[in-house]
Amino acid sequence: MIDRGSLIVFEGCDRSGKTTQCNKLITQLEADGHKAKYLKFPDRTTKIGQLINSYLGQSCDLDDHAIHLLYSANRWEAIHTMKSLINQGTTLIVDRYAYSGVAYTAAKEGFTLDWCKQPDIGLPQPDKVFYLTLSSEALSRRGGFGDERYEKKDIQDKVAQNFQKLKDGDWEEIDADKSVEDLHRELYSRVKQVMEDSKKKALGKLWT
Ligand code: NYM
Ligand code: MG
Repeated sequence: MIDRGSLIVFEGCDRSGKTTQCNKLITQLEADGHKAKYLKFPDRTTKIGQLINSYLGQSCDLDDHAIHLLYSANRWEAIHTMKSLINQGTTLIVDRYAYSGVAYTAAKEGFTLDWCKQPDIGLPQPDKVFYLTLSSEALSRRGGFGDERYEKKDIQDKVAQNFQKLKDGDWEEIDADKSVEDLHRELYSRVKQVMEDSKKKALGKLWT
């Protein structure tokens, strides 16, 4: 039997450097002969993802519950691909996952963390969540947010508080306020360790 790949998730507020780091990890893993694939949620390429994209770009409005469920559906529609890649030995480096789903919706008025978690219960459980953090000062040094929905300081502060509430034993908080290269080196060695530790373990189910 071949060793399975790992499911490694990156979480953090907008502009924390997740996408840059995920892509650098993929390049390095492949260069070192590992099978690795980058996935990102929301996956804006599917039909559901296109709807999410219009919502984020403010070209359509949706009820807050409805958009929450669409984000979740956008993950469920990927799980067959995800599981089969992992079982064939490919490590998935995932840019946002269900934790973003919960943290962003629960930042809105009238939503509990518990309600927000329900639709994602049972998704594949990450072997590790790297949570990239930046102080508000470090964030503002990175320049302004774009004009997508949620890219405002008060929302990002609430999202960061929610991430703290979602942290469990599989999370590692990483201070992202360092150079791209230094952060990459740190993450690469952590990722290699996770791959080593998880290859003989069964993949779990999220929040069960
Ligand atoms: N987002 C992302 C959610 O609100 N719920 C989710 O389930 C996910 C995966 O989408 N501001 C939000 C967080 C981001 C926005 O993501 C787009 P990105 O990584 O900026 O493309
Ligand atoms: Mg963004």
